[in-house]
Amino acid sequence: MAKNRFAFFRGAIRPIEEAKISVMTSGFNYGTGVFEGIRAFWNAEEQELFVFRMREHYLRLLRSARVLLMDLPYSADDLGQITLELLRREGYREDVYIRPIAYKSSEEIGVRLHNLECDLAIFAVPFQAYLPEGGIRAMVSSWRRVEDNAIPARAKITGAYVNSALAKTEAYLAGFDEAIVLNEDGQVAEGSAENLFLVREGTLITPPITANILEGITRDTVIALARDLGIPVVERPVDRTELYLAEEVFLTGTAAGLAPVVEIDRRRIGAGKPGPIFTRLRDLYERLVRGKEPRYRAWCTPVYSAPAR
Ligand code: PY5
Repeated sequence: MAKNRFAFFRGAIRPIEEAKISVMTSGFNYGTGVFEGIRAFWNAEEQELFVFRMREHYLRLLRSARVLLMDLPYSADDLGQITLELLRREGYREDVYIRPIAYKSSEEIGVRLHNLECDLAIFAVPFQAYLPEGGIRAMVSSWRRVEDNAIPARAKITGAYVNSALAKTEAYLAGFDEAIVLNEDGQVAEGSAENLFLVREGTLITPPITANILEGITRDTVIALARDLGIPVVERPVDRTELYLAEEVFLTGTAAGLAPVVEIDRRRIGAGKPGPIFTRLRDLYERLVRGKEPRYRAWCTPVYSAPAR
Protein backbone atom coordinates (compact mmCIF):
# COMPACT_ATOMS: atom_id res chain seq x y z
CA MET A 1 0.00 0.00 0.00
CA ALA A 2 1.38 3.36 -1.03
CA LYS A 3 2.14 5.37 2.06
CA ASN A 4 3.66 8.78 2.39
CA ARG A 5 6.42 8.22 -0.13
CA PHE A 6 6.50 11.69 -1.64
CA ALA A 7 6.24 15.31 -0.66
CA PHE A 8 6.17 18.56 -2.54
CA PHE A 9 9.26 20.32 -1.26
CA ARG A 10 11.44 23.14 -2.65
CA GLY A 11 9.44 23.41 -5.83
CA ALA A 12 9.12 19.76 -6.81
CA ILE A 13 7.58 16.44 -5.84
CA ARG A 14 10.38 14.39 -4.29
CA PRO A 15 10.84 11.25 -2.18
CA ILE A 16 9.70 12.10 1.36
CA GLU A 17 13.20 11.36 2.73
CA GLU A 18 14.51 14.37 0.81
CA ALA A 19 11.95 16.74 2.33
CA LYS A 20 14.02 17.86 5.33
CA ILE A 21 14.78 21.28 6.78
CA SER A 22 17.75 22.57 8.78
CA VAL A 23 17.64 23.20 12.53
CA MET A 24 18.59 26.77 11.63
CA THR A 25 15.32 27.35 9.76
CA SER A 26 13.68 30.54 10.96
CA GLY A 27 10.16 29.06 10.96
CA PHE A 28 11.31 26.14 13.12
CA ASN A 29 12.92 28.46 15.65
CA TYR A 30 10.08 30.98 15.97
CA GLY A 31 6.88 29.27 14.87
CA THR A 32 6.61 31.55 11.84
CA GLY A 33 4.78 29.20 9.56
CA VAL A 34 1.21 28.80 8.35
CA PHE A 35 -0.48 25.55 7.49
CA GLU A 36 -3.64 23.79 6.40
CA GLY A 37 -5.31 20.50 7.10
CA ILE A 38 -7.23 19.14 4.13
CA ARG A 39 -8.91 15.78 3.78
CA ALA A 40 -9.49 13.52 0.84
CA PHE A 41 -12.16 10.84 1.17
CA TRP A 42 -12.17 7.48 -0.60
CA ASN A 43 -15.37 6.47 -2.38
CA ALA A 44 -15.21 2.71 -2.93
CA GLU A 45 -18.20 2.50 -5.30
CA GLU A 46 -16.74 5.07 -7.65
CA GLN A 47 -13.15 3.97 -6.98
CA GLU A 48 -12.37 7.64 -6.57
CA LEU A 49 -10.65 9.84 -4.02
CA PHE A 50 -12.31 13.23 -3.43
CA VAL A 51 -10.52 16.22 -1.93
CA PHE A 52 -12.95 18.26 0.15
CA ARG A 53 -13.19 22.05 -0.40
CA MET A 54 -9.59 22.19 -1.56
CA ARG A 55 -9.84 25.64 -3.08
CA GLU A 56 -11.22 27.15 0.15
CA HIS A 57 -8.37 25.58 2.12
CA TYR A 58 -5.75 27.01 -0.21
CA LEU A 59 -7.40 30.43 -0.22
CA ARG A 60 -7.23 30.35 3.58
CA LEU A 61 -3.57 29.31 3.44
CA LEU A 62 -2.81 32.30 1.21
CA ARG A 63 -4.70 34.60 3.59
CA SER A 64 -2.77 33.19 6.56
CA ALA A 65 0.46 33.71 4.61
CA ARG A 66 -0.45 37.35 4.05
CA VAL A 67 -0.68 37.92 7.79
CA LEU A 68 2.92 36.65 8.15
CA LEU A 69 4.15 38.75 5.19
CA MET A 70 4.85 35.73 3.02
CA ASP A 71 4.87 36.15 -0.70
CA LEU A 72 4.17 32.70 -2.07
CA PRO A 73 4.64 32.21 -5.80
CA TYR A 74 1.52 30.04 -6.07
CA SER A 75 -2.18 30.65 -6.58
CA ALA A 76 -4.84 28.53 -4.89
CA ASP A 77 -5.32 26.74 -8.20
CA ASP A 78 -1.58 26.06 -8.54
CA LEU A 79 -1.56 24.52 -5.08
CA GLY A 80 -4.62 22.44 -5.93
CA GLN A 81 -2.91 21.08 -9.05
CA ILE A 82 0.25 20.24 -7.09
CA THR A 83 -1.85 18.44 -4.48
CA LEU A 84 -3.67 16.36 -7.08
CA GLU A 85 -0.37 15.44 -8.70
CA LEU A 86 1.11 14.45 -5.33
CA LEU A 87 -1.91 12.29 -4.45
CA ARG A 88 -1.81 10.60 -7.88
CA ARG A 89 1.88 9.85 -7.42
CA GLU A 90 1.10 8.27 -4.06
CA GLY A 91 -1.89 6.34 -5.39
CA TYR A 92 -3.97 6.44 -2.23
CA ARG A 93 -7.12 4.29 -2.14
CA GLU A 94 -8.15 5.26 1.40
CA ASP A 95 -8.98 8.41 3.36
CA VAL A 96 -6.06 10.83 3.42
CA TYR A 97 -5.03 13.88 5.42
CA ILE A 98 -3.11 16.51 3.46
CA ARG A 99 -0.82 18.98 5.19
CA PRO A 100 0.40 22.03 3.27
CA ILE A 101 2.80 24.20 5.25
CA ALA A 102 4.50 27.48 4.35
CA TYR A 103 7.27 28.80 6.55
CA LYS A 104 10.08 31.31 6.82
CA SER A 105 12.87 29.23 5.37
CA SER A 106 15.93 31.49 5.81
CA GLU A 107 18.59 29.97 8.03
CA GLU A 108 19.62 32.86 10.20
CA ILE A 109 19.20 34.24 13.72
CA GLY A 110 16.78 37.12 14.24
CA VAL A 111 13.07 37.02 14.94
CA ARG A 112 11.09 38.97 12.36
CA LEU A 113 8.80 38.53 9.39
CA HIS A 114 10.45 40.83 6.86
CA ASN A 115 13.42 40.15 4.58
CA LEU A 116 13.26 36.40 4.98
CA GLU A 117 12.72 33.77 2.34
CA CYS A 118 9.80 31.45 2.60
CA ASP A 119 9.07 28.02 1.28
CA LEU A 120 6.08 25.74 0.97
CA ALA A 121 5.80 21.99 1.43
CA ILE A 122 2.89 19.59 1.04
CA PHE A 123 2.69 16.04 2.28
CA ALA A 124 -0.12 13.56 2.79
CA VAL A 125 -0.65 10.70 5.23
CA PRO A 126 -3.39 8.08 5.58
CA PHE A 127 -6.10 9.52 7.80
CA GLN A 128 -6.56 8.28 11.34
CA ALA A 129 -9.51 9.17 13.57
CA TYR A 130 -8.62 12.33 15.45
CA LEU A 131 -11.10 12.14 18.34
CA PRO A 132 -12.69 9.14 20.06
CA GLU A 133 -15.92 8.12 18.38
CA GLY A 134 -19.30 7.86 20.08
CA GLY A 135 -19.15 10.98 22.25
CA ILE A 136 -16.55 13.34 23.66
CA ARG A 137 -16.02 14.23 27.29
CA ALA A 138 -14.67 17.77 27.38
CA MET A 139 -13.48 20.25 29.98
CA VAL A 140 -13.33 24.02 29.80
CA SER A 141 -9.63 24.78 29.67
CA SER A 142 -7.82 26.98 32.16
CA TRP A 143 -5.88 28.32 29.15
CA ARG A 144 -7.37 31.22 27.23
CA ARG A 145 -7.50 31.45 23.45
CA VAL A 146 -4.81 33.57 21.76
CA GLU A 147 -6.02 37.11 21.10
CA ASP A 148 -6.20 38.66 17.65
CA ASN A 149 -3.75 41.35 18.78
CA ALA A 150 -1.31 38.76 20.15
CA ILE A 151 -1.36 35.85 17.68
CA PRO A 152 -4.31 36.03 15.31
CA ALA A 153 -6.37 32.82 15.58
CA ARG A 154 -7.96 33.34 12.17
CA ALA A 155 -4.61 32.78 10.53
CA LYS A 156 -3.52 29.17 10.89
CA ILE A 157 -0.09 29.99 12.33
CA THR A 158 2.14 27.14 13.48
CA GLY A 159 3.34 29.01 16.60
CA ALA A 160 -0.24 29.60 17.75
CA TYR A 161 -0.66 25.86 18.14
CA VAL A 162 1.27 26.00 21.41
CA ASN A 163 -1.99 27.44 22.73
CA SER A 164 -3.94 24.46 21.36
CA ALA A 165 -1.35 21.98 22.65
CA LEU A 166 -1.44 23.45 26.18
CA ALA A 167 -5.22 23.17 26.27
CA LYS A 168 -5.38 19.70 24.70
CA THR A 169 -2.77 18.21 27.02
CA GLU A 170 -4.28 19.78 30.11
CA ALA A 171 -7.57 18.09 29.16
CA TYR A 172 -5.90 14.77 28.36
CA LEU A 173 -3.92 14.69 31.63
CA ALA A 174 -7.10 15.46 33.55
CA GLY A 175 -8.81 12.46 31.94
CA PHE A 176 -10.89 14.25 29.29
CA ASP A 177 -10.95 13.80 25.53
CA GLU A 178 -10.87 17.44 24.48
CA ALA A 179 -10.59 21.02 25.71
CA ILE A 180 -13.05 23.84 25.13
CA VAL A 181 -11.18 27.13 25.18
CA LEU A 182 -12.60 30.49 26.28
CA ASN A 183 -11.29 33.76 24.90
CA GLU A 184 -9.98 36.64 27.02
CA ASP A 185 -13.55 37.97 27.29
CA GLY A 186 -14.44 34.73 29.09
CA GLN A 187 -16.71 33.58 26.29
CA VAL A 188 -16.54 30.36 24.34
CA ALA A 189 -14.07 30.39 21.47
CA GLU A 190 -13.58 26.83 20.21
CA GLY A 191 -12.05 23.42 20.87
CA SER A 192 -8.27 22.91 20.75
CA ALA A 193 -8.46 22.21 17.01
CA GLU A 194 -12.17 22.38 16.22
CA ASN A 195 -14.95 24.94 16.04
CA LEU A 196 -17.90 24.54 18.38
CA PHE A 197 -21.65 24.47 17.88
CA LEU A 198 -24.48 24.16 20.39
CA VAL A 199 -28.21 23.71 20.05
CA ARG A 200 -30.65 25.64 22.23
CA GLU A 201 -34.39 25.35 21.63
CA GLY A 202 -33.76 23.90 18.21
CA THR A 203 -31.49 26.75 17.08
CA LEU A 204 -27.93 26.04 16.06
CA ILE A 205 -25.56 28.55 17.70
CA THR A 206 -21.86 29.11 17.09
CA PRO A 207 -19.45 31.83 18.24
CA PRO A 208 -18.83 34.58 15.65
CA ILE A 209 -15.59 34.85 13.67
CA THR A 210 -14.60 37.78 15.90
CA ALA A 211 -14.43 35.49 18.97
CA ASN A 212 -10.76 34.57 18.32
CA ILE A 213 -11.56 31.42 16.45
CA LEU A 214 -10.21 29.88 13.29
CA GLU A 215 -12.66 30.63 10.49
CA GLY A 216 -13.26 26.95 10.00
CA ILE A 217 -14.20 25.45 6.67
CA THR A 218 -16.14 22.64 8.35
CA ARG A 219 -17.90 25.34 10.39
CA ASP A 220 -18.83 27.08 7.15
CA THR A 221 -19.99 23.75 5.70
CA VAL A 222 -22.19 23.00 8.72
CA ILE A 223 -23.77 26.46 8.58
CA ALA A 224 -24.57 25.94 4.89
CA LEU A 225 -26.02 22.47 5.51
CA ALA A 226 -28.15 23.69 8.41
CA ARG A 227 -29.58 26.50 6.27
CA ASP A 228 -30.32 24.01 3.47
CA LEU A 229 -32.09 21.74 5.98
CA GLY A 230 -34.12 24.63 7.39
CA ILE A 231 -32.41 24.53 10.79
CA PRO A 232 -32.11 28.09 12.18
CA VAL A 233 -28.47 29.16 12.67
CA VAL A 234 -27.17 32.07 14.74
CA GLU A 235 -23.59 33.32 15.05
CA ARG A 236 -23.31 35.08 18.41
CA PRO A 237 -21.18 35.19 21.56
CA VAL A 238 -21.66 32.11 23.76
CA ASP A 239 -21.32 32.02 27.55
CA ARG A 240 -19.64 29.10 29.31
CA THR A 241 -22.78 28.08 31.19
CA GLU A 242 -24.76 27.91 27.96
CA LEU A 243 -22.63 24.87 27.20
CA TYR A 244 -23.98 23.14 30.29
CA LEU A 245 -27.61 23.92 29.40
CA ALA A 246 -27.48 23.16 25.69
CA GLU A 247 -29.56 20.37 24.22
CA GLU A 248 -26.61 19.42 22.03
CA VAL A 249 -22.96 20.42 21.65
CA PHE A 250 -20.64 19.32 18.89
CA LEU A 251 -17.22 20.12 17.45
CA THR A 252 -16.31 20.54 13.79
CA GLY A 253 -13.00 20.39 11.98
CA THR A 254 -11.23 18.80 9.07
CA ALA A 255 -9.50 16.24 11.27
CA ALA A 256 -12.36 15.83 13.77
CA GLY A 257 -15.23 15.86 11.26
CA LEU A 258 -18.48 16.43 13.17
CA ALA A 259 -17.94 15.10 16.69
CA PRO A 260 -20.61 15.05 19.43
CA VAL A 261 -19.78 16.31 22.92
CA VAL A 262 -21.72 14.35 25.55
CA GLU A 263 -20.20 15.75 28.73
CA ILE A 264 -18.61 19.10 29.69
CA ASP A 265 -17.02 19.78 33.09
CA ARG A 266 -18.67 16.56 34.32
CA ARG A 267 -22.14 17.76 33.38
CA ARG A 268 -24.13 15.62 30.98
CA ILE A 269 -25.08 17.45 27.80
CA GLY A 270 -28.68 16.87 26.69
CA ALA A 271 -29.47 13.17 26.89
CA GLY A 272 -25.75 12.32 27.17
CA LYS A 273 -25.63 10.91 23.65
CA PRO A 274 -25.39 12.36 20.12
CA GLY A 275 -28.45 14.58 19.55
CA PRO A 276 -30.90 14.60 16.62
CA ILE A 277 -29.70 17.83 14.95
CA PHE A 278 -26.08 16.70 15.22
CA THR A 279 -26.95 13.29 13.79
CA ARG A 280 -28.78 14.76 10.79
CA LEU A 281 -25.90 17.09 9.98
CA ARG A 282 -23.23 14.46 10.57
CA ASP A 283 -24.96 11.87 8.37
CA LEU A 284 -25.30 14.37 5.53
CA TYR A 285 -21.70 15.52 5.96
CA GLU A 286 -20.35 11.97 5.91
CA ARG A 287 -22.14 11.31 2.62
CA LEU A 288 -21.33 14.55 0.87
CA VAL A 289 -17.57 14.52 1.56
CA ARG A 290 -17.41 11.25 -0.40
CA GLY A 291 -19.20 12.82 -3.34
CA LYS A 292 -22.46 10.99 -2.59
CA GLU A 293 -24.69 14.07 -2.54
CA PRO A 294 -25.07 15.61 -6.03
CA ARG A 295 -26.09 18.96 -4.54
CA TYR A 296 -22.69 19.35 -2.86
CA ARG A 297 -20.57 17.60 -5.45
CA ALA A 298 -18.86 20.89 -6.44
CA TRP A 299 -17.06 20.79 -3.06
CA CYS A 300 -15.42 17.48 -3.99
CA THR A 301 -12.44 17.42 -6.35
CA PRO A 302 -11.78 13.97 -7.86
CA VAL A 303 -8.13 12.95 -7.81
CA TYR A 304 -8.02 10.23 -10.45
CA SER A 305 -10.60 11.30 -13.03
CA ALA A 306 -11.10 14.70 -14.62
CA PRO A 307 -13.96 16.60 -12.95
CA ALA A 308 -17.26 16.54 -14.86
CA ARG A 309 -18.05 19.99 -16.24
N1 PY5 B 1 -10.13 25.67 15.13
C1 PY5 B 1 -8.82 25.35 15.19
C2 PY5 B 1 -7.97 25.98 16.23
C3 PY5 B 1 -8.31 24.43 14.27
O1 PY5 B 1 -7.02 24.10 14.32
C4 PY5 B 1 -9.17 23.84 13.32
C5 PY5 B 1 -8.64 22.86 12.33
C6 PY5 B 1 -10.51 24.23 13.31
C7 PY5 B 1 -10.95 25.15 14.22
C8 PY5 B 1 -11.46 23.70 12.28
O2 PY5 B 1 -11.16 24.25 11.02
P1 PY5 B 1 -11.49 23.49 9.67
O3 PY5 B 1 -12.91 23.10 9.74
O4 PY5 B 1 -11.23 24.49 8.62
O5 PY5 B 1 -10.59 22.32 9.60
N2 PY5 B 1 -7.59 22.06 12.81
C9 PY5 B 1 -6.79 21.31 11.87
C10 PY5 B 1 -7.58 20.20 11.20
O6 PY5 B 1 -7.11 19.71 10.19
C11 PY5 B 1 -5.56 20.82 12.56
C12 PY5 B 1 -5.72 19.75 13.56
C13 PY5 B 1 -4.41 19.25 14.15
O7 PY5 B 1 -8.65 19.83 11.65
